[in-house]
Amino acid sequence: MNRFAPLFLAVSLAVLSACGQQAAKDETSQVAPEAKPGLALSGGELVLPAVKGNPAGGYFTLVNNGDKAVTLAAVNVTGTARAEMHETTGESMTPLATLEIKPGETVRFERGGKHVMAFDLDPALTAGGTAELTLTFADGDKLSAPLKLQAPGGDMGSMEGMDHSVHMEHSN
Ligand SMILES: [Cu+2]
Repeated sequence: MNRFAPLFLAVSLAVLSACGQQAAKDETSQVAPEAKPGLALSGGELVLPAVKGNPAGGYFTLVNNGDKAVTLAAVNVTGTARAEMHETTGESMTPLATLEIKPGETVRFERGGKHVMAFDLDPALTAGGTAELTLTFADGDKLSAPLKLQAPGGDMGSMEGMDHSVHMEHSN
């Protein structure tokens, strides 16, 4: 058992440093805003969790004004370690791996429906500030837009908090 301990430690350190590099790289790659032709994103907001350590909910409206369908493949939010697309149906939440948006289609990310969930928030994210959302499409194109940071609050805020804790259990 003892002779495996150094190997285990080395592997753990390698994983830790890989995560650190990843986070640093994400930050620099999101400095320049990018825009995918034909797509318009508006009303971006990120609702901070009522309970520290819980994920935040990202909401916005995305319109495809182009003449081709696009496929949303990944989301990133500055100041968070990881973001996912989810869809709430009834009482459960399903991760969305991809989302197709047809020409002329408007997709709303909103409370109780499709939403972005962002995990491991930087404490520097506070209400009144701004985070940057970057959407990555299946063809590699990106679209960046600001998310207004909102304080949790109201009935919707606490409902969202409940949804998030359910998700955290099944994701771990
Ligand atoms: Cu969710």
